[in-house]
Amino acid sequence: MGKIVTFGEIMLRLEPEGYFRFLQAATYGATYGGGEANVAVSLANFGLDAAFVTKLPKHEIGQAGINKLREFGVDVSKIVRGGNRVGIYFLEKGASQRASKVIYDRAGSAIAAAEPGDFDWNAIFEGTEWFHFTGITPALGDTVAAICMDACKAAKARGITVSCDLNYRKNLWTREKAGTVMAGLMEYVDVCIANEEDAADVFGIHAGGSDVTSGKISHEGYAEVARQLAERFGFKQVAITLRESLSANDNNWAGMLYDGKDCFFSKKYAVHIVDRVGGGDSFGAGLIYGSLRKMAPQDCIEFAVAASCLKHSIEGDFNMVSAEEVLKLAGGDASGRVQ
Ligand code: KDG
Repeated sequence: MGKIVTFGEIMLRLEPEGYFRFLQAATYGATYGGGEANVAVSLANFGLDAAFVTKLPKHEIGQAGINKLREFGVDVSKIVRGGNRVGIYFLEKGASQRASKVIYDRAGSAIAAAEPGDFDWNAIFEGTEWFHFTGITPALGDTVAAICMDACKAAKARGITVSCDLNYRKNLWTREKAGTVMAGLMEYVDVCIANEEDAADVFGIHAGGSDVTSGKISHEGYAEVARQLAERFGFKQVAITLRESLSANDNNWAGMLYDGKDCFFSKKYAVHIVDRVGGGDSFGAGLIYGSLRKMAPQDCIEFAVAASCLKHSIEGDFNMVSAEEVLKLAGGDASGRVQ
């Protein structure tokens, strides 16, 4: 099996201990996170050859991020060194009726200030079977968006499967800008990963078929979102997370995979949320794993959803679970097939 390359920003994640608010905190825990870095760690934990590509400063904080990824088995050999700073995100954890809060301090980070000439995509994609990025990366600036485009074109030219998680971040760009930039990139994407909010925010595609009384989106509503995305951009597959929010700490969690013909819905889990950050990334990683292991669509979506459920039980961005643990939850065995 070939390598998976993900491209984006890894950030220092700083959070007050437990449930302290920013205004109270005396100490902050430091870990690392970032959409595409999270996917790479997840895939490495599943035993796959996953490389993360970014630009990080030559100082020790940049090196510490690289060391962390290496510790979890991610190939860091294609990370470019240079630039001045590592992006930071501050996270205040929510509970009960109080939502979590994120404050970014990432402007001018090494990757946000990177130049197209920093990355030799033909060399990076040597031996690569799958390329993954998210909507967070092109949102970092016009130059990073252009680098993403270079990567997509190089991947396509080499016959590499390209996946993108729409991951709309309202603090980074407007819906209008996201819609324009992402539409250009979607031409190169084979597998689109989204939730219904992303589809609406980025492309104005809304779920019809909602139950007006409960406000819940029906299976048909989700299927419609996937079909519209696939029709508009020619995706081979669309994977959607189906989240039914019960409270800030509890969700019903499921997913759907559309393969251009049929929709496959996973079973639904009641999830008590310890840490929701990276939940979508672990879903994406599960989907990539299932696809590369050539699981049938139903098995693939079951794996992706089970992986994401497990992530919600773990502190930090990274999904520290093995493929065997995911298969056990999904009701399968370690041979790679979910029964
Ligand atoms: O998907 C997880 C990300 O949201 C988190 O790691 C922080 O990268 C991040 C971002 O830009 O929101």
